[in-house]
Amino acid sequence: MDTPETKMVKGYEHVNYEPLRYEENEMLERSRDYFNWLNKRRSVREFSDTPVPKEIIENIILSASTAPSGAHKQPWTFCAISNANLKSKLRKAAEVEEKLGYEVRMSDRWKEDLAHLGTDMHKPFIENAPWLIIAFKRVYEIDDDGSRHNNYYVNESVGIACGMMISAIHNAGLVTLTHTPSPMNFLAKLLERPANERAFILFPVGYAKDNVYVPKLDRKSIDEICHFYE
Ligand code: IYR
Repeated sequence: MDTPETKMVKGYEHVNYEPLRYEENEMLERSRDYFNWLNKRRSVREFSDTPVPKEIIENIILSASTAPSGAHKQPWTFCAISNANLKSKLRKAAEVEEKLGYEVRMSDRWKEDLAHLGTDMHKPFIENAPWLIIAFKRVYEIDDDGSRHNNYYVNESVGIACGMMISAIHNAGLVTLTHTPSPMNFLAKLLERPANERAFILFPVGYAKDNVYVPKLDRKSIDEICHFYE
């Protein structure tokens, strides 16, 4: 029997979906290869100033926007910045917050926990990376009649989109890191974002600098992160 392209479900049109299917041995190989490939991703803090074509950035953002979201509200906006003057302003503003962070706001324990990563209040990557992608969460939407309605599971939705974006950046052969200056309000201000948008994560995106070094880290084993209930 022919499978119809669409059918009505509770009054709404649904389209036929054909999931990708693989043989079990192929699934095993694909899942292992995917892990090995993803496990090569590292947060990189030193960038080359080599330009990255805008279309690659667009594809990365489109990939992020395939994320599932509460009621499919897609409660995100991405600002992609290559303008040098704006990047300088953003770096200066971020470093004001970071200086306060490292000198006043962060506990000693927090700074001890960070010591092995080698971070400090200086954020040259905000200027050096060819692109900054700043993910904003859209806390609410403004309807045509001016009334507001809240979005759902905004942190979860935008968090998932950001994770998928990190994977897309890795897939393109580029690097990033998750920069979360706190508080982040200066980002919405400098980028003149509307009142319903709040900065979520800043991602510098570009090529890693030549001969770059990253902290020596281990990832937790399957037994440390997973309990099976079989
Ligand atoms: N936001 C600061 C501090 C920082 C905090 C965590 I948790 C990190 O994993 C890394 C840095 C900064 O960007 O330096």
